[in-house]
Amino acid sequence: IYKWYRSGLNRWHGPGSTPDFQDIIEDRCYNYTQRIRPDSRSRNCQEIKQAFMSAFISKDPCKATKEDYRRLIDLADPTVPCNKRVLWSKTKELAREYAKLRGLVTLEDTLLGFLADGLHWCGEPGSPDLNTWSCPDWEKDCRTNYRSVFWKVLSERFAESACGTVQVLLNGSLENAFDEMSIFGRVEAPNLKPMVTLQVWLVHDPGKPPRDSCSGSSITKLKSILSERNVRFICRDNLRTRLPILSNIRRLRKQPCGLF
Ligand code: AVW
Repeated sequence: IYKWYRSGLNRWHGPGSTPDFQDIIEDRCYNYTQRIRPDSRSRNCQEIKQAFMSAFISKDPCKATKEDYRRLIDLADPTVPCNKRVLWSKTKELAREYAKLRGLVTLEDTLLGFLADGLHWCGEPGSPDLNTWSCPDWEKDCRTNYRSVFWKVLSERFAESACGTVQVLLNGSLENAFDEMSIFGRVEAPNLKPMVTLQVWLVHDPGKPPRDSCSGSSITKLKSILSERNVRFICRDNLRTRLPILSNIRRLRKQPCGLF
């Protein structure tokens, strides 16, 4: 029976739920609402945790819908400014550092983005527990898994409610810095409001030669998606625009009480 049980839970190709998922969500929620963003002190972390769990517990891990997360999103709607948003694709850590330095925000600075950052979660029909053995992988199992749908819903809301200048850090060390299949490509870029300005920063891994540029075909494709939507577009890819960011980060890291 144990073998059968285990093979059932082990059938997906993605990592299993993060151990202590519930406790992590609860700890992060108190940390965010009490310390990081005290203006969100009135949020009810117990209720938020319950809403998160009941979105996916006991459900088929491949049948996630937007609706499943509605209650959670209603309880924890983001309050970050609409004109200070930074998006990213394959540049998460750098984008977070860049945003922090400039007083801007990424999705992980919103309550729900902060709660789920880097975690995995899925349930199992008929079981009150999380599956810690395996969870569905976007490519190998199903796209409508609970983690992917969560980031999709959050990203869509984050992009469609953005205003003014939105920045995005794309990875110019890849062949296609703009990936149409990424969340930025599928969900965020096509949901920016008309009259928003998208400022693209093409960043390169130190030591690796740049492979894509503002005039390359992937960025040209992005430009055409945006112009159809009346979104203004600026792209910077020369190294001089990037180096000050990285050297600032290095400098600040060396300070004992620096920003990091
Ligand atoms: P990617 P995307 N923690 O690097 O353009 C863990 O190709 O697809 O970038 N996993 C996450 C997180 C997170 N904080 N955020 C997204 N994911 C998942 C949200 C998600 O399934 C931000 F606003 C995503 O496809 C960025 O502008 C994959 O990990 C944009 O979406 C990262 O793939 C980055 O998504």
